[in-house]
Amino acid sequence: MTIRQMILEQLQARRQGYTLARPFYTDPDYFRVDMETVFYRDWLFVGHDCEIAKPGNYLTLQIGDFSVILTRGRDREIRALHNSCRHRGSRVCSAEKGTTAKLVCPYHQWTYDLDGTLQYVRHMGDDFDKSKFGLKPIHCESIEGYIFICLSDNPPEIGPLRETITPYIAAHQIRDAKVAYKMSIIEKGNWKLVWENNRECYHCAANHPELCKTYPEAASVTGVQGVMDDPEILAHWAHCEAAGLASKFVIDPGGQFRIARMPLIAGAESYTMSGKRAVKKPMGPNTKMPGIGALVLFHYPTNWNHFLGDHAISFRVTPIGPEETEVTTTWLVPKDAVEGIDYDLDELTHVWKFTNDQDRQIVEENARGIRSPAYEPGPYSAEDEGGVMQFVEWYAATMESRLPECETSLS
Ligand code: 3BY
Ligand code: FES
Ligand code: FE
Repeated sequence: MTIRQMILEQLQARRQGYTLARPFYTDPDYFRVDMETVFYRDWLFVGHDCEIAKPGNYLTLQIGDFSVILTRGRDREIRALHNSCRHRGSRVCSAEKGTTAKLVCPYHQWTYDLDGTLQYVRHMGDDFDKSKFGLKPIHCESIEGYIFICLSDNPPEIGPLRETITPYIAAHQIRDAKVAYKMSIIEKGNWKLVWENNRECYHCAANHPELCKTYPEAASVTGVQGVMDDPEILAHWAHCEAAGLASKFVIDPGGQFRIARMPLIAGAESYTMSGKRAVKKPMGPNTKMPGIGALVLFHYPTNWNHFLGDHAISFRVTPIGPEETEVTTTWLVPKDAVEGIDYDLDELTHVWKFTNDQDRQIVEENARGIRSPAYEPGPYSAEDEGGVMQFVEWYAATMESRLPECETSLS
């Protein structure tokens, strides 16, 4: 039996409402199939427009075997290119980010424009056709300051995501924001454990003293069930919609993304130790309103986000190996906010630096326990872990629908 068949059989035979079997969290072959079936085929959040705000700015990143360059061209367009030279394949850019007029391969100096066009080569003969050797493009879309790429030649439709989230995010003016702080941590656990942990707040009270000062523990705030029946949430939507802010809970029919405005704990305005706003300037003219709470968005498989009145935080999930995942957190503030005057960086970042590290420890302990031969799938709490079950259902359905026709290298 091939790995692909084995995974399909295991998904079909799995017990609903229970965690997955061990190899889904530990096995290198399963990991490879996850990468080929999910990460090499879906739209992935990779960064923000404002990280490459000026022509010539670039970022690089690694997604599984793919090395990617994001550039801002002289025409101000954002593009994604494969970071693999069309001469002998060297990586063209090795820096994580920078500013350049051209992309020059360090090996033999083949020189590309920021749009990937090959502009200059030495000693390749008069009949060499440069137009055939540009850096390969990657599908790339920006939605309200969020850059998504898709490594597949046939990307799924991005229209539903764009149309759904644009009216919500627009008020936060992420395109006009700036990065106040960005950090990556490595969590020694499978990417699905990172997501499972994110999709519930069953663990919050015992693990996140800083976050719990402002973020409600209620399952309806983090999960996908009971949202419409929570009077506090309904009142919050009425309050926000009256101010012209799109607020109501929307979930993609396929379960890949969800967006809604959620109340914070009464009186809290931001994820700070005091609950007060960390940034004096609002994200947009319409985010000044007291009690705006948090606009929360997740999009599988790569990101979750909180948009507050004074700042926004994005989280990016990048699988590194079967038991290793990078989580990148970016704090965005209004472009004209000045550090030390309009905000204090420690105050802004304190709560999530602690929360992320607590989640890292949780994920790592979860991974260690699952590695034990004594591990067997365990039951989720229907009351508190509806969001986790929804993630697992999305994962299983995605794998089950794609695996039969997906040619993985392990087929
Ligand atoms: O960042 C989040 O959305 C989740 C929700 C609960 C735990 N974690 C804070
Ligand atoms: Fe890039 Fe030779 S491999 S110039
Ligand atoms: Fe947590």
